[in-house]
Order: sequence, then C-alpha cells, then structure tokens
Amino acid sequence: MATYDLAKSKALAEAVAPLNVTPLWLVLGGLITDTPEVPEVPYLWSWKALRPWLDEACRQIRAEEAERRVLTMTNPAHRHLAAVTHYLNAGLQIILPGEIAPTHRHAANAIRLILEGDGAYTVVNGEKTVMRRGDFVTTPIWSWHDHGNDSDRPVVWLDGLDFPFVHTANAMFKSEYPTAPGGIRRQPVERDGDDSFYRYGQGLRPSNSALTTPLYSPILNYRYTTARAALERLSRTDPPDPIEGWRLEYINPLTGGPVLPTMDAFLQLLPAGFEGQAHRHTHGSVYVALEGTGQTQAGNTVLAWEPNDVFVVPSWTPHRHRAATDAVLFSFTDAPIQRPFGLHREERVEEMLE
Ligand code: GTQ
Ligand code: FE2
Repeated sequence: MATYDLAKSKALAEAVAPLNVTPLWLVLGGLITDTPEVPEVPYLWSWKALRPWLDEACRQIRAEEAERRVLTMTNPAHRHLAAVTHYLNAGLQIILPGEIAPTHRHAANAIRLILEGDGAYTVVNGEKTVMRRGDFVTTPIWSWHDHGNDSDRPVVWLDGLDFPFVHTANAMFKSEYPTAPGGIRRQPVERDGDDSFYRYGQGLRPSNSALTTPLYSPILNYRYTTARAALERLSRTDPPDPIEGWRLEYINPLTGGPVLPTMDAFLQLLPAGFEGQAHRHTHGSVYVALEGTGQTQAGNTVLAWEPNDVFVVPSWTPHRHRAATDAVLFSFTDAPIQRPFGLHREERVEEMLE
C-alpha cells in the first residue's frame, strides 16, 4: 500500500529523467528481488539434430578461414547473445583431417570435451595434447592455443567458454599469434604428450615450481580413461550421493580448487534406475551426456538425454537426474565466479512437480 502519491512520483520520474536519475522507490522491487529472477530457460541441444549441420558447415567454410568452425549455442531466452547460461557459452566445434585452427588467445577461459573422433590435438602455451573421446582439456585465460587434426576422421568437441561473463565485466581482449613466412599462424610446440599431467597430475610436482596460488590448473588434458576408472572405483565402495550419484570434480592439483578461475568441471556416474533428489543453486550448469540415457527434470521441463546431447540448467532452477541405464554426465559450471563474493547458495528442494 503506497502512502505516497504514485502519480506525483511518476511525474517526478519524468521530470528528472533528463538528468539521468530515477526515484529508487519506483524501481527497487525489480532490483532487489526476494530470490534470483533468471531469464534463461532449461534447454537441450540434440546431438542427432545438430551433427548433420556440422558436416554442412564443413562444406561451407574451412577451419582456418572460420578461425573456429563452431555451431555456437544460444539459450532460447536470449537469442542475440551467444550464451547458454548467464555467464557461460557452449558450442560444437568440428575439425577435419589436415585442418588447422590458427593460434590466438583471449581473456575468456575455455574448456573442451571431446565427443567424436580420436586424434585431433590442441596446443596450449607450447604443450601439445592429442585428444580422445571424453578427454577434458583446459584452455586458461590468455593462453595461446590452436587446434589441428592428424587423424583420418573428423573430430568434434564441445567448447565451453566464459565469454558472456567477460563481456559483462567489460574486460574482453584477444590477440592473434604472429604470422610466420608462408602465412601460417601457429605457435611452436615445445612439449608433447601429457607433459603437464606427468608433472602435476599424479600427486607430484616439480619441486622447483612456485607454490604461489596459481590462477588455474597446470594440467592441460584430464584423460577420460583416468577419470572414468576413478568413478568406477568410487562406485564399488561408496553409496551414491542422493542428488549426484557418484561424482568427481576435476581439480587444480596445486589448490584442490576449480580448474579455472571462472569454471569448475565434474564427471558423474548414475546407476541404471537412479532417481535423484532435487536441489537448486545459484550457479548455472552445462551438461554433456557421455554414456547411457536418462532424463533431467529442470523446473517444469523434462530434458531426455542420450549420448553427446548437451543441456543446461540455469541458476536457481530446481532439478533432478534420472538414469534409465548406467549413465555418465560431464558438466561445467560458473560457481567459481560467485564463491569469492559470498554469492553462492545451494539448497535441497523437497517437492518437485512433474
Ligand atoms: O577453440 O579457441 O567455441 O576462441 C569460441 C571461441 C572456440 C577456440 C569457441 C574460441 C574457440
Ligand atoms: Fe579460442
């Protein structure tokens, strides 16, 4: 019940608009809300529907010409932004045998999750890793990176980037690696194989490496074979978590924290018949179904997934997972952006409507 004269306040609003101020009492309710008002909607991008269009993209443009040949996903709630959640972008990138996606760097962090084909590689700050299905590869902020494919088949992976967040921060920068004689824009390879994994990923670190808190994980490629075997072992001894099943986080071995300053990543195993309990949290999540089939209910939307489908659960949306068969989900989220500011919240949801 307004005790003030609304008409007068509106007249005031109009009068002071040219001075670029506004009476806060007219707009406060929309600014300080009881709970998050989230524009993004839950959504699933079907691998079967999208995969043929990647072939068409290959007929239209070369990787080098495109810089990155990606079908980038947009949340239906805001089609103009290349964003699937408020802060995260996702896309499917395809690279053909012999192609090069040239070296560049940017203020956005990126991750890759290999979906089809073995034998493409990525080079990040001089380290080259040949990627296989399910491998999780990090491309941290401002690191030089390029991709290639030495196999005889197309390779497709999921790109995950934080560029909607970087745009919001008005902090985007990018640069291109200098072009060598012959017109090739490629950084030299200094380390080959799983160099960073052997240095940092096995409970060891080079003793002369600095122990200052690093901004991101030193590991380039977290192998699927390793992570999958770890999940399998966990499932043999521990009961599944009622919400997540068996779930492992990919970590920065130097901090125990998230792999990147803005994104964390997980691999989870849901047993056949799993009926997860519901929860919600302030971070947005992007999932990839790697093995098996099931469905995730997010709000009133049921997202039925099968291998290589990508789906999103936006901030504060109640959700639960169900698995028809044994199933493995990869996911990444923007929780690390919220945590340092005390903004991160998570809670169980007792009742979810069908
Ligand atoms: O592979 O470097 O999906 O720079 C968007 C921007 C992929 C990449 C994307 C990029 C890349
Ligand atoms: Fe990039």
